[in-house]
Amino acid sequence: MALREINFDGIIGPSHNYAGLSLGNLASTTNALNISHPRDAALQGVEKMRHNLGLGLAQGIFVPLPRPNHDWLSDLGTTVQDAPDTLRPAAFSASAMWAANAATVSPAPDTEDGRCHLTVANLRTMAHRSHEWPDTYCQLRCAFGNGEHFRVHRPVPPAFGDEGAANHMRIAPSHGAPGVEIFVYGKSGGRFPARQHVEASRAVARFHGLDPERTLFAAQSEEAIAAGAFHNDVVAVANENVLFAHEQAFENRAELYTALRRLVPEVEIVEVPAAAVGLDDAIKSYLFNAQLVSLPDGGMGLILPEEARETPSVWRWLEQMVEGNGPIRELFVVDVRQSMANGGGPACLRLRVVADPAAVDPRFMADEAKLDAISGCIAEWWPEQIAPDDLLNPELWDRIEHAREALLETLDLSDLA
Ligand code: SUG
Repeated sequence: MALREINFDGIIGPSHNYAGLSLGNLASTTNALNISHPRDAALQGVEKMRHNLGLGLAQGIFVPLPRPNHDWLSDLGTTVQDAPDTLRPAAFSASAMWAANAATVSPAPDTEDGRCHLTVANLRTMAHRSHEWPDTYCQLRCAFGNGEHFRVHRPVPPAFGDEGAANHMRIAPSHGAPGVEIFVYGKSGGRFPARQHVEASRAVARFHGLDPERTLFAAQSEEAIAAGAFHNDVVAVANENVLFAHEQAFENRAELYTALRRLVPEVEIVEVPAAAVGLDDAIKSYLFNAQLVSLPDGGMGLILPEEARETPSVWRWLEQMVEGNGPIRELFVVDVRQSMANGGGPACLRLRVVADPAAVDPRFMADEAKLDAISGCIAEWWPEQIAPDDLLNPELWDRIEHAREALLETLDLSDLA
C-alpha cells in the first residue's frame, strides 16, 4: 500500500458571494456586500490545482454543495422565495469550498484499526456553515467508500463546535510513519468567537482510535483569535516533521514544543518571531495559510497567496528563510484572490488525506484532462458576478442549480445530485 499525501480541493461553487457572514474573519467582514466573481474565483481554484499537479503532487477534488440549500430553509419553516434577508445569504453560501473545514483526517498509521479515519465537521458556530455537514458527509462517504481503507464518521453533536482539519496538525518523520496528532482548540477569542471546542477535539480523537500518548491538545492564544486567526491554520501549518508557526499562535508554545520534541525527535520547528512579522501582517497576508508540501525531488515548499508577496515584512522574512539552511527551500505563489477576500487562502481550499490514491473513488481524483473539463464547465456555466441583490433573482437561482448539475454530469457524479 503506497501512502501519499493527496490534497482534495473544494471546487469553488457558482454561488460564491460576499455576505459578511463570519464574525472574527476580518476579510469576510471587510468585503461584506462587495460584488463577487464566481467564474474567476473557480478558475483561480482550478489553476492552483493545476500548479500543484505540475509540481508532481497528488490532487483530488470535492464538488460544490447544492445551493440554495432548500432542505435547510425548509427546516427553518421557509423557502428561498420567502426567506428573510437574515437567512437567504446563508442558504446560498459557497463556503464548502474551504475543504480544510470539511473534516478532520487521521491517516492509517496513527489509528488503532489501521484505517484512515475522517470525522465530518459540524461547523456549528456559523449559521451559514452549520448546514454543510449532511451533504459533506454524503460526498465523503462516496469518495472514501472503500471500507477496507477508510472510515467516515458523522459529526460531533452540536453541543461542541468542530471546524475540522483547520484546527488539526500532524507531525511524523514521514507521511507513512506513525505520527503525533495535534488538536488546536480555542478557549476565548476576546471580541471574537472561539470556533473549536476542546470537547469536540477529544471526541474526534476517540472516534479515530488515536493513541492518547501520541495525541496533543493545544490551546490557541486568545490574542491570535482576537487578531483574526479564527482557525489555527491562519497562524500555523505542519507537514511531515516540520511545524511552521507564528510565535503567538499558541497559548503555551513552550509546553507544546517540548512535548513534540520528546515524541518526534526529528521534528523541526520553524517559528516566525512577532518582531519580524506581527500578527496583523501574518493574518492579512495569510503567510501561514500556505500549503506546506514535500516536493518529489526532496525538500519542502510553501504554496503561498499573492498577498504574502505583497506584504513587505512577510516576503522579506520568507526570502531570508529560504536562503538559510532550514527545511523549507522553495516558495511558490498562486492567485486565489476571490477566495482570499472571504478569508480562505491556499490551505483553506484543500483537505489533506494521506492514503493510497488507488483506494479513493477515481471520480474524485484529478489529472490535467479532468481539470480542463472542469474549467470548461465553469467557463460555460458559472455566473460572471454576483451583487448582494442578485440573491433575490430567481434567474440566478436557476443558473446556480444548473451550473452544479452540469459539473456533476461532467464528472460522472450525478449520484450526488
Ligand atoms: O469559515 N469564510 C470562511 C473561511 C474559511 C477559511 N478556512 C480555513 N481557515 N481553513 C469562514 O469564516 C465567509 C462567507 C461570507 O462572509 O460570505 C466565510 O464563511
